[in-house]
Amino acid sequence: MSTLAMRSFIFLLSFSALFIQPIYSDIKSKELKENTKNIKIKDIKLKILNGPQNGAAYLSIYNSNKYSVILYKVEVDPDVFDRVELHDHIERKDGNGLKFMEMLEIPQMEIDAGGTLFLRCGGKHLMLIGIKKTLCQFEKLKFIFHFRVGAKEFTKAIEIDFKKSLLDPKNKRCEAE
Ligand SMILES: [Cu+2]
Repeated sequence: MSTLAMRSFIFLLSFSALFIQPIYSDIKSKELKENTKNIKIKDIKLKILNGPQNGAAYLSIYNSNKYSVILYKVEVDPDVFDRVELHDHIERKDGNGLKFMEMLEIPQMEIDAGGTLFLRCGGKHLMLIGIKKTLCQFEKLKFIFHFRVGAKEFTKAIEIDFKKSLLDPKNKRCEAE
C-alpha cells in the first residue's frame, strides 16, 4: 500500500469509528437499562433501634436477568446515614468449642440468574452505619444499589417511605421530634 493509500485508509477507519462508536454505546446503554429493569428490590424493612448508632436493612432482591449479578455497593443519602455496608453472619467456635455467629463486612453479594437474594436478620443484610440526628426528618429515603456483570456496571435506585419501612414503628428517636 502506498503512503497516500495508507493515509486515506486510516482516515476512513477513524471516520467510520465516529459512527460506529455511538451505535455501540447505544446498544450498551440499552442493555444496561434492561439489566436494571430486571432487578426488583422489595419488602425493605429498616431496623433502627433507639440507642445504637448503627441500624440494619432487610429486603429481597430478585434478578430476572439471564445471568447472575453481583451487588457490590449500596449508597444512601449521607444526611441520613454515614454509609451502608454489606454484611453477613458466619459461624465460629469459641475457646470452649461453643458455636456462635459473628457478623462481618463482605465485599459483594451474588444473586443467581432468576434467583432472589433475601437479606434478613441473622443472615446477609445491609448495615446502616452512623445514623444521623436528622434521620426522622426524612419522609422518603433513596437507596442506590450498584451491580456488576463481568466488567459492566449498572445501578438500581429505589425510594422508600421511611416511617412505613420501620420494623419497629414505635421508635423513640422519631417520637421525640
Ligand atoms: Cu451487620
